[in-house]
Order: sequence, then C-alpha cells, then structure tokens
Amino acid sequence: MKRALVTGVTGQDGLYLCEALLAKGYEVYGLIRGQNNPKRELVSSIVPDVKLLTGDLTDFSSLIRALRQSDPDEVYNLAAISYVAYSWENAQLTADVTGKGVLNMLEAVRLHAGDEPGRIRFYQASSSEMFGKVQEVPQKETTLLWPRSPYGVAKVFGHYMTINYRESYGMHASSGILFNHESPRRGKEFVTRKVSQAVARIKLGLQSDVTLGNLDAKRDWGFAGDYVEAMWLMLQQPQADDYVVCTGQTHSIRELLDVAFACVGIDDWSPYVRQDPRFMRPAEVDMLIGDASKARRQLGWEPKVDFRRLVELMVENDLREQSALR
Ligand code: F7E
Repeated sequence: MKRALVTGVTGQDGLYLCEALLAKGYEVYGLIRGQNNPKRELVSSIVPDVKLLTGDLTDFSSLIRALRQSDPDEVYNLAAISYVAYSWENAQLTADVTGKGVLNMLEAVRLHAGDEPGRIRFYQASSSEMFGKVQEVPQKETTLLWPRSPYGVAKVFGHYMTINYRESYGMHASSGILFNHESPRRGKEFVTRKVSQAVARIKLGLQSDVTLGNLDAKRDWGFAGDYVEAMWLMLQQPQADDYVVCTGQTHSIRELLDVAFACVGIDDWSPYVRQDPRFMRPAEVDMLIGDASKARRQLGWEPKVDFRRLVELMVENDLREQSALR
C-alpha cells in the first residue's frame, strides 16, 4: 500500500486529492495547522480515513515530524495562503508560507529521504498567477513569468525552488502550474463561489445584490476534481517535470455572471450586480489562458468538466445549501 502526505488538506484540492488517493488504495496522511482548527471536522466528515497530523509549513521541525510519522512515498504540497487579494495586506506572511514554506517542505523531504533522494516523490502546487502580466498567449511551461501580486511572487519562489531541488539533489520533484480551478468546495472569497452563492441567495430571496470588483478580468477556469488527477499523474511518471494544467478556454467575470444567473432563469443580471473599488486589486492579472498540450501528451490528462457545467454544479450546490439554511 502506497503512503501519501498531503499538506493543505482542508482546502478544496486537498479534499478532492484525498478522495482520489483513498480510492486508489493509498494510506493518506493530511497535515493540518493550528490549535483546534475549525476545518478539522469538515475534513473528518468528507474523508474520515485520512490520518491527520499537526504541522505548519513555517515550522520546519513539525514537517520533519510529520514525515517521520507518515514515511510517505509521495508528498503533495498544496498548503498556501492562496487568496491573491489578501496577499497585498499580508505580503511578508504570504512570502513565509506560500514561498519559504515550499523550501521548508523540500528540505524536510530531502533530509527524510536520506541517501535515496528520489525515493519520495514531491508535488508542488504552482499557479498560473505566476504568469501575471502575460508575456505570451496562451501560457505554457516555458512562458516567461511576470507575477503581479505578493502571492504570485511567492509562488514563483516555490516553483523555482522545486526545480532547483530536482536539479541539485536529483529529487523527483514536479511542479504543476494549475490555472484557476473551482468547485462547490471552493472558498467563498473567490469570485466563482462568491457569485454562485450570491445567485442562489438572490433566487431564494435571501439577498438583493452582490458587490464585485473588476468584471473584465478573464480566467481559464476548470474543475478542481479534474485537476487533482493531473497532480497524481505527474508523480507516476518516471521523470519529474513541470506541467501546465488548464482547459485552454478563457471567460470574463461578465461571462461568469451570464452563465450563473442564467442557471436560475435571470437573463439580465445588471440590477443585481454592484461594483466597488474595495474589490479592485493594486495590480490585476487581466487575462489567463493556458496551453495544456504537454500534460495531454505526456500524462494523457484531459479536463472533463467544461465552464458551463462547472458553474451549474456550483449554483446547484449553493441552491441546495442555502435552501437548507432557510
Ligand atoms: O479572482 C476578479 C479578480 O480571487 C479572479 C486562486 O486560487 O487562482 C485564484 O486566484 C478574478 C480576479 O482568483 C471580485 O480581480 C472581480 O481578476 O477568484 P479570484 P485569482 O485571483 O485568479 C489562482 C490560479 C491561484 O493560484 C490562487 O490561489 O476575479 N474579481 N470581483 C473578484 N475576485 C474576488 N475574489 N472577489 C470579487 O469580488
């Protein structure tokens, strides 16, 4: 039985990945942070077979301890401060967790693996946010990185550290450059879930409108459940490498609003949407669209859920969830 250690187990990707690994017969360990973490119960209710270990990416000794307790064949490093807007307000903390946390994990894995550096396969959750002010359309593995937020800069550090550990120590360390991926488990601070929840509440008469920021930004949005499969496939390859994971389709926030409101029979969303500079960012990533042909070719990976279905899944879920709360 293979063993995996997953950091960031309380997030949507952590939950989908744990489900996928358990279904493949893995013994799965999840790293969980903080005293009395309020998300512990959520994790235990969705994936009760995951063994939870306490640790923090900023606490090196806790990572060594988690590796000793789990002795994993594969490590998936999904933990991060992941909300881009927040990263301007807490830039140093973001650098410590999202950037230096990757180095801590790589170093802990290297030390734990001892004189067999390739024995533990390592996945780093890199991000399309690293492309920032895009230097090429569509973006691929070789596109020049130009991050536009403290979050993006921290992810670039983690990405290059992963490559550096692969090249310096012969570690099996892969970096997945994942474009935006969403699901009914997405945090409510991200735009897709903020919209799907607001649409459900407006339909049910629980809310009159929703306030957003920039409606013209474009993202390549996929389904998180599809993307965790790509993570696993990367660690099954004989050689570690870097891969872009995306749908190759881009949509604006306006198009997101079109599809989400149409799910509840509203064609004109303008009376329900307000804009506020509060939700604008100091620097914006205007447009992301990826090219996943390397992942398709080398991993045999394809996304299964398209944008329309993804938005429907989220609105349907929020209608159920909000109705139950009434
Ligand atoms: O923003 C615009 C906002 O916060 C998407 C993270 O998973 O994907 C995610 O980062 C766009 C931006 O995601 C609101 O300005 C407008 O242009 O959903 P988001 P993100 O910043 O793209 C990447 C790949 C990651 O790695 C990150 O961890 O939507 N937008 N109005 C808004 N965004 C939010 N959150 N709230 C608004 O009211």
